[in-house]
Amino acid sequence: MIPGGVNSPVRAFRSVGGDPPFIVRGKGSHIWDADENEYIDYIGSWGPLILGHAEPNVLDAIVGAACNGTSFGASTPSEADLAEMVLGAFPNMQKLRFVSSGTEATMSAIRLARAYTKRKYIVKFEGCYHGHADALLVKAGSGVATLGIPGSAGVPEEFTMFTLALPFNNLPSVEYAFQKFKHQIACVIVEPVVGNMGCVPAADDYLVGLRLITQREHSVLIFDEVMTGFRVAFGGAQELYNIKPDLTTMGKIIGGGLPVGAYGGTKEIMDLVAPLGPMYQAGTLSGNPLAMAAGCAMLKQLRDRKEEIYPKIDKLSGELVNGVMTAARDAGVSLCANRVGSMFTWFFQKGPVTDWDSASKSNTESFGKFFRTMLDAGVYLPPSQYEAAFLGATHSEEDVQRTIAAAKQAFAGMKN
Ligand code: HOZ
Repeated sequence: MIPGGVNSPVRAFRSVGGDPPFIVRGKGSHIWDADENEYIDYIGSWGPLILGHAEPNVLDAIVGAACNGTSFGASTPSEADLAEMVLGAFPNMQKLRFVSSGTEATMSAIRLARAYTKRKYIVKFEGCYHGHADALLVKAGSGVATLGIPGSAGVPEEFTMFTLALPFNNLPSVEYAFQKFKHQIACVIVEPVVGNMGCVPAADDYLVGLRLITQREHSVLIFDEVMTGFRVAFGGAQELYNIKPDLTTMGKIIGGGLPVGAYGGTKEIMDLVAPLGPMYQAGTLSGNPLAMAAGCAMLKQLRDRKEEIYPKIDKLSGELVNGVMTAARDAGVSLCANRVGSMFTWFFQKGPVTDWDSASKSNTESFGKFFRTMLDAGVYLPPSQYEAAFLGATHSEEDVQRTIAAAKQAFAGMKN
C-alpha cells in the first residue's frame, strides 16, 4: 500500500538489511514494537525528544489543546506563546514564521533570502540535508546519501542550476564560489553541526569564516538548526559557537516531536514575508494549536531545567560514545566517533570524518552488521551510517551500560 512500506525512505532499512520493526509505543528512552520487543531508543524521532517519549507535561498540553479543537486555520494565542519562547532562546531571531515541517522552513528561508538579496544562486554543502525541496536535493545527506542517490528523479536540471554544492569545512571553496558568482549568491545554508551525513562538527573557525564571508558579500547566512536547535545547547549551535546567522530554520524540535517547523531572523528580512512584504508562504496547519501546545510544554521544561539537562545529556553521551570506542579498540575494530553534546555517530573507519568525502569512506557493510546485532540486543540506532544518533534526558546510566555491553558483543563477532 505504501512505497517500500515506509513514509520516509531511511526507515526501510535498505542500507542495513533486515525488516524494520513497526513501533507501537514509547516511554522515556524506550520504545516497543508490534511484537512487544523493547529497545533503548537513540533516534528520539530524529532529535526532538530530548525529554523522552510520552513525556507527561507534553501529553497533558496536547490533550488540553485537543479538547478545545484540533485546527482552525485561524490564529490562536498559543502561536504567540511559542514564538515568545523560541525568540527568547534565539536572540538573533527578531521575528519568526511557523510552518509544518523542516522542509517547509528551509524552502521558505531560501525563497526569503532570494527575495531580500534579489539574487539567484544559493550555496549548500555536500552531505548536508535541508529537506526535500527541489533546489536542495543536490549532493544531499540523510536518505539520499544512505541510498546512494545522486540527486532525485523528477527534479528538472533548471531547478537546481542555481544550487552550488561545496565541500563542508572548506572555506577556500566558499571564497572561490563568491568570486566566480560575484554579487549573485543569495545565501549560504548550513547545518552548523551536520547530522545528515552522520554527525560532523564544523572545524574551528569554519562557521566564523562563513559569517565573515557572507557579511562581506552581503549574502544571507542561514543556519539550519532543525537538528541542533535546543539540542546542542538551549540556544542551539548559534549559542554554542556564538555566531549570529541572518536566518535560522527549525523543525520538529520546537513542537516537542509534533509536525512543526519555523524560520526566523532579523526584522529587516522577516518583514518581507507576506502580508507585510512580497515574499509569499502560507499553510492551513501552520501554527497548529496541538503542535504549539506541545512545543510550549517541552521548551518550558528545557528552559527551566537547562542547567540540569544539558550537562547531564552531554556527560552520558560522552560515556556512551567513549565506552563503545573502547570496546571497538579492544576488539580490533576500526571505528571513529564524532560527537557534539548529545548528538553523535560511530563511523566504521579510522577517520577522521570531517566532510562528505571522508564520511563516505565508511565501511557500511560493517555498520549494517553492527546495527543488526545491536537491534537484536534491544538497542535501536539510526538505520544508516549517515544519520546522527541522539541521547535524551530520560536515558539512564543503565541504558548506557547496557548499550556498551551490547556493542562489546557485537564487536566480538566482527573485524574491519
Ligand atoms: N531525514 C530524517 C533524518 N535526517 C529522517 C526522517 C525519517 O525517516 O523519519
